[in-house]
Amino acid sequence: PPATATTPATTASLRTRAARVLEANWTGASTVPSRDLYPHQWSWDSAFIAIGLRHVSPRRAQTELETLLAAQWGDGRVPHIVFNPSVPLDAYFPSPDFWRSATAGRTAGAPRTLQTSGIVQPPVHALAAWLVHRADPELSRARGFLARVHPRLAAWHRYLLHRRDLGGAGLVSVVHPWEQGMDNSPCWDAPLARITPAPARSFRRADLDHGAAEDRPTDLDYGRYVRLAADYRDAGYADGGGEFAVEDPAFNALLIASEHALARIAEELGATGSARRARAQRLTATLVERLWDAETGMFLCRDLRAGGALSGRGASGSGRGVTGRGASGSGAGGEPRVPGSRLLPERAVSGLVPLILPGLPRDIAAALVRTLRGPHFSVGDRTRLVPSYDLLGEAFDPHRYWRGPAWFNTGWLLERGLRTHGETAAAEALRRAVLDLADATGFAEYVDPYTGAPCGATGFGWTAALALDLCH
Ligand code: 9YW
Repeated sequence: PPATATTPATTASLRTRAARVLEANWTGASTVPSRDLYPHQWSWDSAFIAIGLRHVSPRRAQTELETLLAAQWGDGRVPHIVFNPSVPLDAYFPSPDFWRSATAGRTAGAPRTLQTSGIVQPPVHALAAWLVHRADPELSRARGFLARVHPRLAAWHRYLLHRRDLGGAGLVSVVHPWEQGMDNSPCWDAPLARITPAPARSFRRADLDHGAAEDRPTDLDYGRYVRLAADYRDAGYADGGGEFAVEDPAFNALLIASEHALARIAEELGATGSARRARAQRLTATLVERLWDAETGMFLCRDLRAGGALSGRGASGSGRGVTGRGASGSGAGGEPRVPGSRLLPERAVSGLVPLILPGLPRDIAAALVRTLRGPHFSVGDRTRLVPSYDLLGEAFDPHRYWRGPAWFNTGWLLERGLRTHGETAAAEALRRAVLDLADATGFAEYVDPYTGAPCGATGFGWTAALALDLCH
């Protein structure tokens, strides 16, 4: 029989090789996702990386998060990239001279001496900080780790809950596809179609020097990413006025999971966590009200600009495009507060991620598990790891980035979700799949969901880190 990564000997060697990847990607203060493709520090990558790194070096795992949080802006946002000044400008696009954080982000309180992007990524950090603490509580207490990161994590959540509640219902909106972390997900096709792309000649894609064009987002996607990011920058990174605003289930679920973690962190520091825990519970209810779709048996994204731009920016929110399912909210109390918001019909892995929430109603958790196993994702049946997008969707492509391929971070999140809801056998099967594929592919960035063939970079940070975590 083929060796599996879960026999003791193969697990030991997998651990060694995963630790080697993290060592090779370590820059002295943080870990790059990939030496070639992504040579800076990425926000949610760092959180996932810290979760694995804690098994190799709790000290380095703490430093990873501290380095990221040191780049926090005055308004509380944690930037999605912290640039390494020793890496040449043309190694990655958009580079620091595009974001111009220190000048364009001055009003929002961007650091003066560090160069960062101005958008954010999913808030996995408080969850990571809590898990890192638990790996070595003595070291953590001796270094005052939680006491130092707690105020920054609290400010980060405050920024999201106050400045990014663009729909007025309590959930956080992303203002750029890169913020949600699943760049070219088909969920974004409709909201992006309204954006006039920046001309192709106005920028140069460095990603194509390292990745196959057919595995990456298209030039048209990039033109729109650039336009949205440049508009946000030119507005001084002020929130509320942009043409793209979406409430995403994974982003919000990760915030809620991190709120639960912040409650534990507060308690460890001798304060009370009950207000935060109550808020996490309220946000879970809001997530269900706003984004649950009983018909598909999963959470969907809510497009807040479906009826045009926000009033206040000149548009009336006339209701154009408001048709069909979800147009007026999908449950009791789910009335949209922004004219013209609507649920997007695309089934993407992001809509399964809320399974990590312990407070999810039982019937919803059960429906998510059924959807995971059903024909659209076929986990435990036709696919080897959870596809990023609906196998039956028109836009499905097994190789193109977030339009079908399976990623290890979402695999890790769903393994945790299955375990949280008592689905032990399914969790164990997913755990083995993550380990086997991480091992067989040299810690690939993502894989073909049917064959498990590697795509993108190898020696990828979060793949190595999360495989390490699942070995323990
Ligand atoms: C890009 C670093 C990042 C991830 C994102 C992923 C990709 C950046 O890489 O985005 O240039 O496309 O989509 O989730 O954080 O690994």
